[in-house]
Amino acid sequence: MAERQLLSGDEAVALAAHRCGVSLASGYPGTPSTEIIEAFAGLGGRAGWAPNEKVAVEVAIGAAFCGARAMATMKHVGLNVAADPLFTVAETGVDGALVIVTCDDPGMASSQNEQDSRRYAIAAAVPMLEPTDAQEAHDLFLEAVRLSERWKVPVLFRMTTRVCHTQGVVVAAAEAPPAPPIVYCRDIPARVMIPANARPAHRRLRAKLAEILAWGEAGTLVREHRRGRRMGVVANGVCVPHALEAEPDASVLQLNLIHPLPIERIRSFAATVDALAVVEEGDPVIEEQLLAAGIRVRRRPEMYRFGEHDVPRVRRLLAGEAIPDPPRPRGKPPQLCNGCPHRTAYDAFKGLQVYAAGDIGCYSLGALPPFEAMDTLVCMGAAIGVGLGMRRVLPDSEARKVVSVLGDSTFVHSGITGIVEMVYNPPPTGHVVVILDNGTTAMTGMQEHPATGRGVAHDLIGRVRLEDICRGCGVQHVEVIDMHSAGASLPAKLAERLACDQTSVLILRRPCLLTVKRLRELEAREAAGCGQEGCCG
Ligand SMILES: Cc1ncc(C[n+]2csc(CCOP(=O)(O)OP(=O)(O)O)c2C)c(N)n1
Ligand code: SF4
Repeated sequence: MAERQLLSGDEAVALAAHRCGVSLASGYPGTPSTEIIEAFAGLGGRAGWAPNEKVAVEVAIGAAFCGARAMATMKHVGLNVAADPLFTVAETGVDGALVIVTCDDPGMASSQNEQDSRRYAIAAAVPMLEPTDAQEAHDLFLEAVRLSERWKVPVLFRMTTRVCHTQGVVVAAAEAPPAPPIVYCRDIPARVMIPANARPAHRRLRAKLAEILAWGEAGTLVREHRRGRRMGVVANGVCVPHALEAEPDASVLQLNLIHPLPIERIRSFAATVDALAVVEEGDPVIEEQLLAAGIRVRRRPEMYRFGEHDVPRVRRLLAGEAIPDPPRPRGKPPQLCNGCPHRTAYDAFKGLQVYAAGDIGCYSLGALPPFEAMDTLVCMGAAIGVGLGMRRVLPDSEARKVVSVLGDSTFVHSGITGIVEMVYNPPPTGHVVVILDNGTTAMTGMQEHPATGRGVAHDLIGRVRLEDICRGCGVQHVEVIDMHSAGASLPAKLAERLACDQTSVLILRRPCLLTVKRLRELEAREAAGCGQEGCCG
Protein backbone atom coordinates (compact mmCIF):
# COMPACT_ATOMS: atom_id res chain seq x y z
CA MET A 1 0.00 0.00 0.00
CA ALA A 2 1.30 3.49 -0.87
CA GLU A 3 2.73 5.40 2.10
CA ARG A 4 0.46 8.06 3.60
CA GLN A 5 2.19 11.11 5.06
CA LEU A 6 0.85 14.12 6.90
CA LEU A 7 2.37 17.06 5.02
CA SER A 8 1.82 20.76 4.52
CA GLY A 9 1.38 22.06 0.97
CA ASP A 10 4.97 23.33 1.05
CA GLU A 11 6.28 19.92 2.13
CA ALA A 12 4.16 18.18 -0.49
CA VAL A 13 5.74 20.33 -3.21
CA ALA A 14 9.19 19.47 -1.87
CA LEU A 15 8.33 15.76 -1.87
CA ALA A 16 7.07 15.87 -5.46
CA ALA A 17 10.12 17.83 -6.57
CA HIS A 18 12.41 15.32 -4.94
CA ARG A 19 10.54 12.30 -6.32
CA CYS A 20 10.63 13.53 -9.89
CA GLY A 21 14.34 14.32 -9.75
CA VAL A 22 14.42 18.11 -9.63
CA SER A 23 18.17 18.65 -9.95
CA LEU A 24 18.33 22.10 -8.46
CA ALA A 25 16.08 24.23 -6.27
CA SER A 26 16.90 27.84 -5.57
CA GLY A 27 14.86 30.24 -3.50
CA TYR A 28 14.78 33.23 -1.21
CA PRO A 29 12.94 32.97 2.12
CA GLY A 30 9.51 34.52 2.41
CA THR A 31 6.36 33.45 4.25
CA PRO A 32 4.52 31.27 3.28
CA SER A 33 7.00 29.71 0.83
CA THR A 34 10.13 29.24 2.97
CA GLU A 35 9.59 25.63 4.02
CA ILE A 36 9.72 24.31 0.44
CA ILE A 37 13.48 24.78 0.09
CA GLU A 38 14.10 23.58 3.66
CA ALA A 39 12.01 20.43 3.16
CA PHE A 40 13.54 19.72 -0.26
CA ALA A 41 17.05 19.98 1.23
CA GLY A 42 15.92 17.80 4.16
CA LEU A 43 14.96 15.08 1.66
CA GLY A 44 18.45 15.23 0.20
CA GLY A 45 17.69 17.49 -2.77
CA ARG A 46 20.27 19.98 -4.05
CA ALA A 47 18.96 23.31 -2.77
CA GLY A 48 20.37 26.73 -2.06
CA TRP A 49 19.31 30.10 -0.76
CA ALA A 50 19.93 32.73 -3.41
CA PRO A 51 20.68 36.35 -2.48
CA ASN A 52 17.27 37.30 -3.89
CA GLU A 53 14.43 35.97 -6.00
CA LYS A 54 15.76 37.31 -9.29
CA VAL A 55 18.96 35.35 -8.84
CA ALA A 56 17.01 32.29 -7.70
CA VAL A 57 15.04 32.29 -10.95
CA GLU A 58 18.15 32.96 -13.04
CA VAL A 59 19.99 30.03 -11.44
CA ALA A 60 17.00 27.78 -12.11
CA ILE A 61 16.86 29.04 -15.72
CA GLY A 62 20.52 28.08 -16.22
CA ALA A 63 19.83 24.57 -14.95
CA ALA A 64 16.73 24.24 -17.13
CA PHE A 65 18.70 25.43 -20.19
CA CYS A 66 20.87 22.34 -19.64
CA GLY A 67 17.88 20.02 -19.74
CA ALA A 68 17.57 19.68 -15.95
CA ARG A 69 14.40 19.89 -13.91
CA ALA A 70 14.67 23.05 -11.84
CA MET A 71 12.54 24.86 -9.29
CA ALA A 72 12.64 28.40 -7.90
CA THR A 73 10.60 29.35 -4.83
CA MET A 74 9.50 32.68 -3.36
CA LYS A 75 6.66 34.59 -1.80
CA HIS A 76 4.36 36.70 -3.98
CA VAL A 77 6.37 39.93 -3.68
CA GLY A 78 9.48 37.97 -4.60
CA LEU A 79 7.97 37.55 -8.05
CA ASN A 80 8.22 41.33 -8.51
CA VAL A 81 11.96 41.02 -7.97
CA ALA A 82 12.12 38.05 -10.35
CA ALA A 83 9.80 39.56 -12.95
CA ASP A 84 12.57 40.62 -15.31
CA PRO A 85 13.93 37.12 -15.99
CA LEU A 86 10.41 35.65 -15.82
CA PHE A 87 9.05 37.67 -18.74
CA THR A 88 12.00 36.81 -20.97
CA VAL A 89 12.42 33.13 -20.07
CA ALA A 90 8.77 32.79 -21.06
CA GLU A 91 9.94 33.64 -24.57
CA THR A 92 13.26 31.77 -24.65
CA GLY A 93 11.61 28.69 -23.21
CA VAL A 94 13.66 25.98 -21.50
CA ASP A 95 15.07 22.59 -22.40
CA GLY A 96 14.30 20.75 -19.19
CA ALA A 97 11.58 21.84 -16.78
CA LEU A 98 11.32 25.12 -14.92
CA VAL A 99 8.69 25.47 -12.21
CA ILE A 100 8.53 28.78 -10.37
CA VAL A 101 6.60 28.45 -7.13
CA THR A 102 5.06 31.70 -5.90
CA CYS A 103 3.11 31.81 -2.65
CA ASP A 104 0.52 34.53 -2.15
CA ASP A 105 -0.57 35.92 1.18
CA PRO A 106 -4.21 37.09 0.97
CA GLY A 107 -4.99 38.98 4.16
CA MET A 108 -1.29 39.80 4.61
CA ALA A 109 -0.54 37.61 7.61
CA SER A 110 3.10 38.36 6.97
CA SER A 111 3.57 40.64 3.98
CA GLN A 112 3.81 44.24 2.98
CA ASN A 113 1.12 44.02 0.30
CA GLU A 114 -1.69 41.78 -0.92
CA GLN A 115 -0.82 41.47 -4.60
CA ASP A 116 -2.23 38.63 -6.64
CA SER A 117 0.36 36.56 -8.55
CA ARG A 118 -2.24 35.40 -11.06
CA ARG A 119 -1.80 38.76 -12.81
CA TYR A 120 1.81 37.79 -13.53
CA ALA A 121 0.80 34.63 -15.38
CA ILE A 122 -1.39 36.71 -17.68
CA ALA A 123 1.17 39.47 -18.14
CA ALA A 124 4.13 37.15 -18.78
CA ALA A 125 1.99 34.73 -20.85
CA VAL A 126 3.06 31.66 -18.88
CA PRO A 127 0.86 28.79 -17.74
CA MET A 128 -0.12 28.79 -14.06
CA LEU A 129 -1.34 25.87 -11.97
CA GLU A 130 -2.85 26.11 -8.48
CA PRO A 131 -3.62 23.29 -6.02
CA THR A 132 -6.46 23.30 -3.48
CA ASP A 133 -4.73 21.20 -0.79
CA ALA A 134 -1.52 19.35 0.07
CA GLN A 135 -2.30 16.22 -1.97
CA GLU A 136 -2.96 18.34 -5.01
CA ALA A 137 0.19 20.37 -4.32
CA HIS A 138 2.11 17.12 -4.74
CA ASP A 139 0.20 15.83 -7.77
CA LEU A 140 -0.01 19.16 -9.58
CA PHE A 141 3.68 19.85 -9.14
CA LEU A 142 4.36 16.68 -11.15
CA GLU A 143 1.86 17.93 -13.73
CA ALA A 144 3.69 21.28 -13.84
CA VAL A 145 6.94 19.45 -14.62
CA ARG A 146 5.27 17.47 -17.41
CA LEU A 147 3.70 20.62 -18.83
CA SER A 148 6.98 22.54 -18.71
CA GLU A 149 8.83 19.73 -20.48
CA ARG A 150 6.16 19.14 -23.09
CA TRP A 151 5.87 22.77 -24.19
CA LYS A 152 9.35 23.86 -23.07
CA VAL A 153 7.92 26.77 -21.10
CA PRO A 154 8.38 27.92 -17.51
CA VAL A 155 5.33 27.16 -15.37
CA LEU A 156 4.15 29.31 -12.49
CA PHE A 157 2.90 27.28 -9.55
CA ARG A 158 0.75 29.41 -7.25
CA MET A 159 -0.21 28.58 -3.72
CA THR A 160 -1.73 30.71 -0.95
CA THR A 161 -1.03 30.73 2.79
CA ARG A 162 -3.72 28.20 3.74
CA VAL A 163 -2.61 25.67 1.14
CA CYS A 164 1.09 26.21 1.92
CA HIS A 165 0.71 25.73 5.66
CA THR A 166 -2.29 23.42 6.11
CA GLN A 167 -1.35 19.80 6.62
CA GLY A 168 -3.21 16.98 4.91
CA VAL A 169 -2.69 13.34 4.12
CA VAL A 170 -0.50 12.97 1.04
CA VAL A 171 0.02 9.79 -0.87
CA ALA A 172 3.02 10.13 -3.12
CA ALA A 173 2.40 9.22 -6.75
CA ALA A 174 3.39 5.64 -7.55
CA GLU A 175 5.32 6.90 -10.53
CA ALA A 176 6.92 10.25 -11.05
CA PRO A 177 7.92 11.22 -14.60
CA PRO A 178 11.49 9.89 -15.08
CA ALA A 179 14.06 12.69 -15.22
CA PRO A 180 15.62 13.25 -18.65
CA PRO A 181 19.43 13.32 -19.11
CA ILE A 182 21.14 16.64 -18.39
CA VAL A 183 22.77 17.73 -21.63
CA TYR A 184 23.52 21.23 -22.80
CA CYS A 185 22.46 21.80 -26.42
CA ARG A 186 23.45 25.10 -27.92
CA ASP A 187 20.58 27.10 -29.40
CA ILE A 188 21.66 30.69 -29.89
CA PRO A 189 18.55 31.96 -31.75
CA ALA A 190 16.29 30.59 -28.99
CA ARG A 191 18.33 31.82 -26.02
CA VAL A 192 19.93 35.09 -27.02
CA MET A 193 17.13 37.62 -26.90
CA ILE A 194 18.41 40.29 -29.23
CA PRO A 195 15.42 41.83 -31.01
CA ALA A 196 15.84 39.71 -34.16
CA ASN A 197 15.53 36.55 -32.06
CA ALA A 198 13.01 37.92 -29.56
CA ARG A 199 10.40 38.78 -32.22
CA PRO A 200 9.86 35.19 -33.39
CA ALA A 201 10.26 34.00 -29.77
CA HIS A 202 7.24 36.04 -28.73
CA ARG A 203 5.18 34.49 -31.54
CA ARG A 204 6.35 31.01 -30.53
CA LEU A 205 5.26 31.67 -26.96
CA ARG A 206 1.78 32.79 -28.01
CA ALA A 207 1.42 29.70 -30.22
CA LYS A 208 2.43 27.46 -27.30
CA LEU A 209 -0.08 29.20 -25.07
CA ALA A 210 -2.87 28.56 -27.60
CA GLU A 211 -1.94 24.86 -27.62
CA ILE A 212 -1.85 24.75 -23.83
CA LEU A 213 -5.31 26.32 -23.74
CA ALA A 214 -6.69 23.66 -26.09
CA TRP A 215 -5.06 20.99 -23.91
CA GLY A 216 -6.46 22.62 -20.76
CA GLU A 217 -10.00 22.85 -22.15
CA ALA A 218 -10.01 19.10 -22.77
CA GLY A 219 -7.96 17.99 -19.79
CA THR A 220 -8.21 17.09 -16.13
CA LEU A 221 -7.17 20.42 -14.63
CA VAL A 222 -10.80 21.49 -14.50
CA ARG A 223 -13.03 19.37 -12.31
CA GLU A 224 -16.76 19.47 -11.83
CA HIS A 225 -18.32 18.77 -8.43
CA ARG A 226 -21.84 18.27 -9.72
CA ARG A 227 -24.61 18.92 -7.16
CA GLY A 228 -27.69 21.11 -7.69
CA ARG A 229 -28.36 23.42 -10.67
CA ARG A 230 -29.73 26.42 -8.79
CA MET A 231 -26.25 27.81 -8.20
CA GLY A 232 -22.93 27.21 -9.94
CA VAL A 233 -19.63 28.31 -8.43
CA VAL A 234 -16.29 28.65 -10.19
CA ALA A 235 -13.43 28.52 -7.68
CA ASN A 236 -9.69 28.04 -7.33
CA GLY A 237 -7.27 27.17 -4.54
CA VAL A 238 -8.54 26.99 -1.00
CA CYS A 239 -11.84 28.56 -2.14
CA VAL A 240 -12.85 25.20 -3.63
CA PRO A 241 -13.22 23.37 -0.28
CA HIS A 242 -14.68 26.56 1.23
CA ALA A 243 -17.37 26.72 -1.49
CA LEU A 244 -18.14 23.00 -1.29
CA GLU A 245 -18.75 23.34 2.44
CA ALA A 246 -20.49 26.71 2.39
CA GLU A 247 -23.16 25.84 -0.19
CA PRO A 248 -23.91 22.08 -0.16
CA ASP A 249 -26.42 22.38 -3.02
CA ALA A 250 -24.20 24.35 -5.36
CA SER A 251 -22.28 22.73 -8.20
CA VAL A 252 -18.64 23.74 -8.08
CA LEU A 253 -16.23 23.97 -11.00
CA GLN A 254 -12.71 23.58 -9.63
CA LEU A 255 -9.96 25.28 -11.61
CA ASN A 256 -6.42 23.96 -11.24
CA LEU A 257 -5.38 25.58 -14.51
CA ILE A 258 -5.45 29.29 -13.74
CA HIS A 259 -3.80 30.49 -16.92
CA PRO A 260 -4.68 30.15 -19.70
CA LEU A 261 -8.21 30.06 -18.30
CA PRO A 262 -10.26 27.19 -19.84
CA ILE A 263 -13.04 29.58 -20.71
CA GLU A 264 -15.11 27.23 -22.90
CA ARG A 265 -15.29 24.64 -20.12
CA ILE A 266 -16.54 27.39 -17.85
CA ARG A 267 -19.07 28.52 -20.48
CA SER A 268 -20.43 24.96 -20.76
CA PHE A 269 -20.65 24.71 -16.97
CA ALA A 270 -22.44 28.08 -16.80
CA ALA A 271 -25.06 26.76 -19.23
CA THR A 272 -25.97 23.98 -16.78
CA VAL A 273 -26.77 26.22 -13.77
CA ASP A 274 -29.34 28.93 -13.10
CA ALA A 275 -26.88 31.43 -11.61
CA LEU A 276 -23.10 31.62 -11.65
CA ALA A 277 -20.71 33.10 -9.07
CA VAL A 278 -16.93 33.07 -8.72
CA VAL A 279 -15.28 32.45 -5.37
CA GLU A 280 -11.68 33.63 -5.48
CA GLU A 281 -9.43 35.39 -2.99
CA GLY A 282 -7.66 38.55 -4.03
CA ASP A 283 -8.40 40.35 -7.28
CA PRO A 284 -11.45 39.38 -9.36
CA VAL A 285 -9.12 37.79 -11.93
CA ILE A 286 -11.46 34.99 -12.98
CA GLU A 287 -14.60 37.15 -12.72
CA GLU A 288 -13.13 39.77 -15.05
CA GLN A 289 -12.20 37.16 -17.66
CA LEU A 290 -15.68 35.61 -17.56
CA LEU A 291 -17.31 39.01 -18.00
CA ALA A 292 -14.96 39.80 -20.89
CA ALA A 293 -15.92 36.49 -22.53
CA GLY A 294 -19.62 37.37 -22.22
CA ILE A 295 -20.38 34.75 -19.54
CA ARG A 296 -23.08 35.95 -17.17
CA VAL A 297 -21.67 35.93 -13.67
CA ARG A 298 -22.82 37.61 -10.50
CA ARG A 299 -20.40 40.42 -9.63
CA ARG A 300 -18.69 40.14 -6.30
CA PRO A 301 -18.99 43.06 -3.88
CA GLU A 302 -15.68 44.94 -3.64
CA MET A 303 -15.16 44.05 0.05
CA TYR A 304 -14.29 40.45 -0.93
CA ARG A 305 -11.14 41.62 -2.72
CA PHE A 306 -9.52 42.10 0.67
CA GLY A 307 -8.38 39.44 3.13
CA GLU A 308 -8.67 35.69 3.29
CA HIS A 309 -11.92 33.80 2.81
CA ASP A 310 -13.27 31.19 5.17
CA VAL A 311 -16.46 29.15 5.04
CA PRO A 312 -18.79 31.70 6.74
CA ARG A 313 -17.39 34.48 4.54
CA VAL A 314 -17.93 32.43 1.38
CA ARG A 315 -21.48 31.75 2.57
CA ARG A 316 -22.04 35.52 2.87
CA LEU A 317 -20.42 36.13 -0.51
CA LEU A 318 -22.67 33.57 -2.22
CA ALA A 319 -25.71 35.08 -0.53
CA GLY A 320 -24.72 38.42 -2.05
CA GLU A 321 -24.27 40.02 1.36
CA ALA A 322 -21.90 42.96 1.59
CA ILE A 323 -21.99 43.42 5.33
CA PRO A 324 -18.63 44.07 6.99
CA ASP A 325 -16.71 41.06 8.33
CA PRO A 326 -16.98 40.50 12.08
CA PRO A 327 -14.01 42.13 13.83
CA ARG A 328 -11.04 39.81 14.29
CA PRO A 329 -10.02 38.97 17.85
CA ARG A 330 -7.30 41.35 18.94
CA GLY A 331 -4.01 39.54 19.40
CA LYS A 332 -0.98 40.68 21.35
CA PRO A 333 0.87 43.29 19.28
CA PRO A 334 4.20 41.93 17.99
CA GLN A 335 7.35 43.19 19.69
CA LEU A 336 11.10 42.82 19.38
CA CYS A 337 12.26 40.06 21.74
CA ASN A 338 13.64 41.17 25.06
CA GLY A 339 17.38 41.30 24.55
CA CYS A 340 17.04 41.68 20.77
CA PRO A 341 20.13 43.44 19.40
CA HIS A 342 17.92 45.72 17.27
CA ARG A 343 16.62 47.43 20.43
CA THR A 344 19.85 49.34 21.02
CA ALA A 345 19.66 50.86 17.55
CA TYR A 346 16.09 52.03 18.03
CA ASP A 347 16.90 53.49 21.43
CA ALA A 348 19.59 55.54 19.70
CA PHE A 349 17.30 56.58 16.82
CA LYS A 350 14.66 57.68 19.29
CA GLY A 351 17.14 59.58 21.43
CA LEU A 352 18.57 61.45 18.43
CA GLN A 353 15.14 61.99 16.84
CA VAL A 354 16.35 60.76 13.45
CA TYR A 355 14.12 60.16 10.44
CA ALA A 356 14.67 56.46 9.76
CA ALA A 357 13.99 55.26 6.23
CA GLY A 358 13.39 51.64 7.14
CA ASP A 359 13.04 48.25 5.59
CA ILE A 360 11.57 44.78 6.09
CA GLY A 361 12.71 42.38 8.80
CA CYS A 362 12.28 41.88 12.54
CA TYR A 363 13.52 45.45 12.86
CA SER A 364 10.33 46.73 11.16
CA LEU A 365 8.87 46.41 14.66
CA GLY A 366 10.86 49.53 15.50
CA ALA A 367 7.94 51.42 13.91
CA LEU A 368 5.65 50.33 16.77
CA PRO A 369 5.58 51.40 20.41
CA PRO A 370 7.66 51.70 22.50
CA PHE A 371 10.11 52.98 19.87
CA GLU A 372 8.05 54.47 17.00
CA ALA A 373 11.42 55.19 15.46
CA MET A 374 11.10 53.89 11.89
CA ASP A 375 9.45 56.23 9.41
CA THR A 376 9.10 54.31 6.12
CA LEU A 377 8.81 50.74 4.83
CA VAL A 378 8.22 50.22 1.12
CA CYS A 379 9.82 47.01 -0.13
CA MET A 380 13.00 45.04 0.52
CA GLY A 381 16.09 47.17 0.00
CA ALA A 382 14.18 50.44 -0.36
CA ALA A 383 15.63 51.91 2.84
CA ILE A 384 18.73 53.26 1.14
CA GLY A 385 17.06 54.73 -1.96
CA VAL A 386 14.23 56.28 0.03
CA GLY A 387 16.68 57.74 2.56
CA LEU A 388 18.77 59.22 -0.25
CA GLY A 389 15.68 60.77 -1.86
CA MET A 390 14.74 62.38 1.46
CA ARG A 391 18.28 63.68 1.95
CA ARG A 392 18.28 65.28 -1.51
CA VAL A 393 15.11 67.34 -1.13
CA LEU A 394 15.05 68.30 2.55
CA PRO A 395 16.75 71.50 3.77
CA ASP A 396 20.24 70.77 5.17
CA SER A 397 19.32 70.83 8.85
CA GLU A 398 16.51 68.33 8.27
CA ALA A 399 18.44 66.22 5.75
CA ARG A 400 21.09 65.58 8.39
CA LYS A 401 18.54 63.70 10.48
CA VAL A 402 17.93 61.04 7.83
CA VAL A 403 19.26 57.52 8.38
CA SER A 404 18.65 54.43 6.24
CA VAL A 405 18.25 51.26 8.29
CA LEU A 406 18.08 47.68 7.03
CA GLY A 407 19.01 44.14 8.03
CA ASP A 408 21.89 42.00 6.77
CA SER A 409 19.76 39.64 4.67
CA THR A 410 17.87 42.58 3.21
CA PHE A 411 21.14 44.37 2.45
CA VAL A 412 22.38 41.42 0.39
CA HIS A 413 18.96 40.95 -1.21
CA SER A 414 18.62 44.42 -2.67
CA GLY A 415 20.50 46.97 -0.58
CA ILE A 416 23.80 46.80 -2.44
CA THR A 417 22.60 48.83 -5.43
CA GLY A 418 21.43 51.47 -2.94
CA ILE A 419 25.03 51.77 -1.72
CA VAL A 420 26.15 52.20 -5.33
CA GLU A 421 23.60 55.01 -5.73
CA MET A 422 24.84 56.66 -2.52
CA VAL A 423 28.44 56.64 -3.75
CA TYR A 424 27.50 57.69 -7.28
CA ASN A 425 25.03 60.47 -6.35
CA PRO A 426 26.05 61.50 -2.82
CA PRO A 427 23.76 64.09 -1.21
CA PRO A 428 25.59 67.33 -0.19
CA THR A 429 25.08 66.36 3.47
CA GLY A 430 26.46 62.85 2.93
CA HIS A 431 24.31 60.00 4.23
CA VAL A 432 24.30 57.37 6.97
CA VAL A 433 23.31 53.74 6.38
CA VAL A 434 22.90 51.47 9.38
CA ILE A 435 23.03 47.71 8.74
CA LEU A 436 21.58 45.67 11.58
CA ASP A 437 23.73 42.57 11.19
CA ASN A 438 22.24 39.86 13.40
CA GLY A 439 23.77 37.08 11.31
CA THR A 440 20.51 35.59 10.07
CA THR A 441 17.24 36.15 8.24
CA ALA A 442 15.34 36.27 11.51
CA MET A 443 11.93 37.39 10.35
CA THR A 444 11.27 34.36 8.17
CA GLY A 445 12.65 31.80 10.60
CA MET A 446 16.44 32.19 10.86
CA GLN A 447 17.56 31.21 7.39
CA GLU A 448 21.16 31.63 6.35
CA HIS A 449 22.21 34.09 3.64
CA PRO A 450 25.42 34.94 1.73
CA ALA A 451 26.87 37.07 4.55
CA THR A 452 26.51 34.28 7.13
CA GLY A 453 28.59 31.99 4.94
CA ARG A 454 26.31 29.02 5.62
CA GLY A 455 23.91 27.08 3.43
CA VAL A 456 20.35 25.74 3.80
CA ALA A 457 21.52 23.06 6.27
CA HIS A 458 23.73 25.62 8.09
CA ASP A 459 26.87 24.05 6.63
CA LEU A 460 29.84 26.32 5.86
CA ILE A 461 29.90 27.43 2.21
CA GLY A 462 31.02 30.71 0.55
CA ARG A 463 30.79 34.02 2.39
CA VAL A 464 30.52 37.66 1.41
CA ARG A 465 31.54 40.39 3.87
CA LEU A 466 29.25 43.36 4.20
CA GLU A 467 32.11 45.71 5.10
CA ASP A 468 34.14 44.62 2.06
CA ILE A 469 31.18 45.28 -0.23
CA CYS A 470 30.72 48.80 1.18
CA ARG A 471 34.42 49.63 1.09
CA GLY A 472 34.73 48.16 -2.39
CA CYS A 473 31.89 50.39 -3.57
CA GLY A 474 33.75 53.45 -2.29
CA VAL A 475 31.80 54.41 0.83
CA GLN A 476 33.92 56.99 2.67
CA HIS A 477 33.45 55.68 6.19
CA VAL A 478 32.68 52.03 6.96
CA GLU A 479 32.70 50.89 10.56
CA VAL A 480 31.75 47.63 12.21
CA ILE A 481 30.48 48.05 15.75
CA ASP A 482 30.46 44.99 17.98
CA MET A 483 27.20 45.55 19.83
CA HIS A 484 28.25 43.22 22.65
CA SER A 485 31.19 45.34 23.68
CA ALA A 486 30.56 48.74 22.12
CA GLY A 487 26.77 49.11 21.93
CA ALA A 488 26.84 51.99 24.41
CA SER A 489 28.95 54.05 22.01
CA LEU A 490 26.25 53.97 19.31
CA PRO A 491 24.40 57.25 20.04
CA ALA A 492 27.67 59.27 20.01
CA LYS A 493 28.92 57.47 16.91
CA LEU A 494 25.64 58.05 15.09
CA ALA A 495 25.61 61.74 16.04
CA GLU A 496 29.16 62.10 14.73
CA ARG A 497 28.32 60.50 11.37
CA LEU A 498 25.12 62.55 10.99
CA ALA A 499 27.07 65.75 11.53
CA CYS A 500 29.68 65.16 8.82
CA ASP A 501 29.23 65.39 5.06
CA GLN A 502 30.55 61.92 4.23
CA THR A 503 28.88 58.76 3.08
CA SER A 504 28.91 56.36 6.03
CA VAL A 505 27.91 52.78 6.73
CA LEU A 506 27.68 51.56 10.32
CA ILE A 507 27.40 47.79 10.61
CA LEU A 508 25.94 46.90 14.00
CA ARG A 509 26.97 43.30 14.60
CA ARG A 510 25.47 41.00 17.19
CA PRO A 511 23.69 37.68 16.61
CA CYS A 512 19.93 37.37 16.91
CA LEU A 513 19.20 36.01 20.36
CA LEU A 514 17.36 33.02 18.96
CA THR A 515 20.32 31.83 16.89
CA VAL A 516 22.99 32.02 19.57
CA LYS A 517 22.53 28.43 20.78
CA ARG A 518 22.55 27.03 17.25
CA LEU A 519 25.62 29.08 16.37
CA ARG A 520 27.52 27.84 19.44
CA GLU A 521 26.71 24.22 18.61
CA LEU A 522 27.74 24.64 14.98
CA GLU A 523 30.99 26.34 15.92
CA ALA A 524 31.80 23.65 18.50
CA ARG A 525 31.22 20.93 15.91
CA GLU A 526 33.31 22.75 13.36
CA ALA A 527 36.14 23.27 15.88
CA ALA A 528 36.03 19.52 16.54
CA GLY A 529 36.47 18.99 12.81
CA CYS A 530 32.98 17.65 12.17
CA GLY A 531 30.64 19.65 9.97
CA GLN A 532 27.68 17.32 10.18
CA GLU A 533 24.56 18.42 11.97
CA GLY A 534 23.25 15.95 14.52
CA CYS A 535 26.53 14.01 14.59
CA CYS A 536 28.32 15.28 17.70
CA GLY A 537 25.66 15.91 20.29
C1 LIG B 1 10.79 40.60 -2.09
C2 LIG B 1 10.63 39.99 -0.74
N1 LIG B 1 11.19 38.79 -0.50
C3 LIG B 1 11.07 38.21 0.72
C4 LIG B 1 10.39 38.85 1.72
C5 LIG B 1 10.25 38.19 3.09
N2 LIG B 1 11.13 38.84 4.05
C6 LIG B 1 10.75 39.85 4.81
S1 LIG B 1 11.97 40.52 5.67
C7 LIG B 1 13.07 39.44 5.11
C8 LIG B 1 14.51 39.49 5.52
C9 LIG B 1 14.73 39.72 6.94
O1 LIG B 1 16.08 39.51 7.27
P1 LIG B 1 17.02 40.66 7.74
O2 LIG B 1 17.01 41.78 6.78
O3 LIG B 1 18.36 40.06 7.98
O4 LIG B 1 16.36 41.16 9.08
P2 LIG B 1 16.02 40.37 10.43
O5 LIG B 1 14.64 39.83 10.31
O6 LIG B 1 17.05 39.30 10.60
O7 LIG B 1 16.08 41.38 11.50
C10 LIG B 1 12.47 38.57 4.24
C11 LIG B 1 13.16 37.47 3.60
C12 LIG B 1 9.81 40.10 1.42
N3 LIG B 1 9.09 40.78 2.32
N4 LIG B 1 9.95 40.65 0.20
S1 SF4 C 1 13.99 36.89 16.51
FE1 SF4 C 1 16.03 37.76 16.78
S2 SF4 C 1 16.07 39.59 15.49
FE2 SF4 C 1 13.93 38.99 15.73
S3 SF4 C 1 13.17 40.20 17.46
FE3 SF4 C 1 13.88 38.24 18.30
S4 SF4 C 1 16.02 38.56 18.86
FE4 SF4 C 1 15.41 40.24 17.52
